[in-house]
Amino acid sequence: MNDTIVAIATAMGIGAISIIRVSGKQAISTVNSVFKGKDLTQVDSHTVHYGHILDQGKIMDEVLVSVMRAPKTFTTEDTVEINTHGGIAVTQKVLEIIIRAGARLAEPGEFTKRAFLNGRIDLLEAESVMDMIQAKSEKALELSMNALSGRVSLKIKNIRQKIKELLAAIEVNIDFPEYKDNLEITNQDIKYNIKEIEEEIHRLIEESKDGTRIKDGIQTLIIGKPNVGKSTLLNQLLEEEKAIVTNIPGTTRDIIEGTIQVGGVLLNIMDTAGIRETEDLVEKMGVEKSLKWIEKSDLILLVLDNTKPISKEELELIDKIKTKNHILIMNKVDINPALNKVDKEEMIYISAEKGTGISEIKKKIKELFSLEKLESKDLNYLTNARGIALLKECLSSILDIKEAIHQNLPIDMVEIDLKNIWNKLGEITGETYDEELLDQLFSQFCIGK
Ligand SMILES: Nc1nc2c(ncn2[C@@H]2O[C@H](COP(=O)(O)OP(=O)(O)OP(=O)(O)O)[C@@H](O)[C@H]2O)c(=O)[nH]1
Ligand SMILES: [Mg+2]
Repeated sequence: MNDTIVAIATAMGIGAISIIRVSGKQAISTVNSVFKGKDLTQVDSHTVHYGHILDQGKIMDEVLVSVMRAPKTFTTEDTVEINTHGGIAVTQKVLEIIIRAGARLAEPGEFTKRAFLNGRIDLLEAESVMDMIQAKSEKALELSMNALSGRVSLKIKNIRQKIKELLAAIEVNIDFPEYKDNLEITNQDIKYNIKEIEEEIHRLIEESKDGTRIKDGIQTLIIGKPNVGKSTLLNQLLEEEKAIVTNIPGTTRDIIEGTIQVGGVLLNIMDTAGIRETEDLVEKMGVEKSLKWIEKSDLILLVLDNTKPISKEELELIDKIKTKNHILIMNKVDINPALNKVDKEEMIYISAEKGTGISEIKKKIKELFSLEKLESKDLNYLTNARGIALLKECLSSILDIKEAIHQNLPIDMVEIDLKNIWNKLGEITGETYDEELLDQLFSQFCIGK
């Protein structure tokens, strides 16, 4: 951790500028040794300087250099950011020059890893940096920003504090039985406290479901018989002509995807091959794929055709999706005035071609996933799969504790389980961690982050 690292922090490609980030004890002197302009080792912290990067004495690029001294930087180390002209060759060249001047190429996520190891952010916050980069919707961004500001970590830390107090009380009982009269903690006390802790962990897990949905989006599947207007509906939702629409049944063979935001949440929409018995090999494979995706989706939009009576296959499909979040859509109502007045009150009547009824579909989606409720909520949810798995492990330890209390086992047994929970919660925020976990976590980051 004592060496100075460097990486290109912007995406590789053609752009107006690129940023090269250098962090470590020698960051300023390293850059200074190839910089023509002010003496960077003498300038104030958090200032920007114009000059040139030199390649063996020759001017290589015209740059702006930001100098930020420890500890008020992302890594808490001396940091220099060089704004070079964009473009792959220039950026690579400047990177090479800095490496030649003594810095080492950073590993993926190494800047964030240093921020964590130097105590600037905890592990949950570090992981939310990546969520933020990957956020594809407004709400997902809000979620990651809240996690990055430490609000989710605080919830975990509060539970941990409660456990610590409980552990302290138990320890006094074990170590100083002579004070037992004043300080004795009864099974009832423990039971009460454990119940509270359990409820809080439970709430975090429950909320995380909303959180995960926001983060990953709602996987939405459009299904129905051929020619009912599925692709027309997809295009209408996406507001672009993404899928081919024809009056020939069996037009869509493979899955076509697109995304939109509803209530600030991402919807991954998939249009599928119309479901029917067919001898055409390609179409058959498409139909199988459509059916397989039903299981994996969060929401099914089943499209029916108003110009034809509902068929037996369609009734089977309605039955197949009834346990999933679904919306029944009767399309082409512009042609025949509601031929199919089906006894399904939840049916939404639309004309995909004319674009009527689309807003009702969106309204229904908001209802189904309580998206309106999310608008007014503070999104302080844990969305991190690693953290959620650890919370679930805590819940199972709580079951053990409850059982121990129930059986009146010695208090030491409870203590072991409580310590276990305390450690697991600590792993979520990174108060305890092992090297292997860190390596694995940060290796998923991009270089320069
Ligand atoms: N009148 C009317 N025609 C529609 C409507 N929606 C779709 N169509 C027509 O129905 C035909 C089939 O539309 P598609 O969107 O290709 O149907 P699909 O369900 O994707 O069909 P497959 O890909 O074969 O499964 C096309 O000729 C569309 O123009 C509608 O709301 N009203
Ligand atoms: Mg289609």
